[in-house]
Amino acid sequence: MSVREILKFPDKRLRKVAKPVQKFDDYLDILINDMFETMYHSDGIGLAATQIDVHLRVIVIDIKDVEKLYLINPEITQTSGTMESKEGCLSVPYLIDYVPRAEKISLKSYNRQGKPKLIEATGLLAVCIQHEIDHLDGKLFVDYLSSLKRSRLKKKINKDATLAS
Ligand code: K2U
Ligand code: ZN
Repeated sequence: MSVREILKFPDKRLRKVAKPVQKFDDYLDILINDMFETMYHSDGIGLAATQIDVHLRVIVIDIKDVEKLYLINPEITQTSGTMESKEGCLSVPYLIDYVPRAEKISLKSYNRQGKPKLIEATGLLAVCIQHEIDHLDGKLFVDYLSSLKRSRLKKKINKDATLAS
């Protein structure tokens, strides 16, 4: 297993739309294992393949009280309720903000053998799944924020890059 580099905003590769997994093979197994290792290394509770520059529809999640979860070709089939969720992102350091999310979701996904699985999620698990599926669609939580907040973030990143060079 290996720790892979996590892409950082505003890297344009974070905007690519991931393609569905078609081969349930050893490559996919290694990818999922590396994603867990990369997520743990960065103290995350979720990670999308997009974030390590692999544009396949795969997500890993590990939240207290929920088993180590991986989702292949996840599709939200139903949502109910709305809430404001406080979010951060391993690809957008320095920023925590509130994002509108569905309170409860129903989801179809597949396991490593390509067998379909249905999941219902609420609370932090529902938030994390929505956050990660956004990544697979090239969307970041900063996209829900005001343009003023986004421009302030870009200015801070540019300033830090200048100081670091
Ligand atoms: O996609 C990512 O960058 C992983 C996120 C997942 C996440 C975002 C928002 C809310 C819950 C999960 C990282 O785990 S960000 C770090 C983090 C850790 C605990 C709680 C919130 C955010
Ligand atoms: Zn994220």
